[in-house]
Amino acid sequence: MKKMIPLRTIAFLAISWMVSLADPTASAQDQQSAAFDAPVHVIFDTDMASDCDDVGALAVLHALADSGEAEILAVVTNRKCPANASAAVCDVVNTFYGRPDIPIGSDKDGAKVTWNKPSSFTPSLRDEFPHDMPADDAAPDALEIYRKTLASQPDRSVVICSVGALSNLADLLDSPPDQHSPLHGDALIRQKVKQTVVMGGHFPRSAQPETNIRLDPAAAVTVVNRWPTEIIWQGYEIGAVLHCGKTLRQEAADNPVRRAFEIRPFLGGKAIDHGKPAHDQAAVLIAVRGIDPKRWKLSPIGHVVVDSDGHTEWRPEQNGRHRFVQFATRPQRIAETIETLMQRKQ
Ligand SMILES: [Ca+2]
Ligand SMILES: [Ca+2]
Repeated sequence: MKKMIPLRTIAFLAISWMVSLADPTASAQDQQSAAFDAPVHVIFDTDMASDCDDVGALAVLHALADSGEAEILAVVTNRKCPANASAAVCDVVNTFYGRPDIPIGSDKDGAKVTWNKPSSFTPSLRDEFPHDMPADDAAPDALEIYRKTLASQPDRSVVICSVGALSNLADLLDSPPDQHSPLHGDALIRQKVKQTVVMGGHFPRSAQPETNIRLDPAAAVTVVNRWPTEIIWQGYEIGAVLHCGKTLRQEAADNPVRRAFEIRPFLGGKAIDHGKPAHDQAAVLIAVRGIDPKRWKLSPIGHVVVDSDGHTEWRPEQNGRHRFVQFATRPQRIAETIETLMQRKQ
């Protein structure tokens, strides 16, 4: 996904080479968790179908759960995988990391823009690795998982990390009261959600529509205009210069994260050859570790505008609820952290 700016092979390899150089300023502390008091309670909303950065992001989330920084409340999928295997692949990764019972839900109508290109990796992971999820059509519904999970959590405690289309978030916003909560969706969000991190768009203004917005522009418009709490936006420009995944070739053959990167094509080869942009892994880092000022800085408060064809633009607004994230350090330092977190700790 995120094909809006084609990367030239030579430029990519040059950047990969730079990323591969050891950063003398990166301390051991940078590879470890930031100070934390209690695990961050996360709902991970993923289009686990097209790009393997979603697999890498779920791996990073599990690594942060292993270190006590995160608790994974639920995983929901937001794009209709032609192989019907998005939920199964989420369960494959959860099972591999020893958390086979994390609730998983799939969006039954999917993003509103039709997308029929087969997934390069979901059928293989579904068939080659242990899990117990049915096909997406038969999996629990994402909206029900969202509402049930939010209703069960303390007020203002849940962090949502969205790394795909905004379809589920728009559905949640408009959801009626149900057996899980007497609250309408927007009131439930206001009561339970502490922070929302969205990988999507391009800031301060997109030259072309970014995939996560373009997949469901109506949902994106709903979210930018009506989401009742703060959103941190991570645009395309961040992940585009974070290239991760090449060290997965050192992992065991039964590691599904390695397998996804081995299968997923990228720049005439496979993602594992030189790594690939780590959009979704970066969003997980921000969702769990927050805005570490040594690594990130935030724009002033403002409002993201989405036009009808999916362009995004951030505009300053005193009463806005949106900020977008920028680098406060060299991108390779963050890429190294992601690379380390994607490796399975034995
Ligand atoms: Ca399971
Ligand atoms: Ca994604």
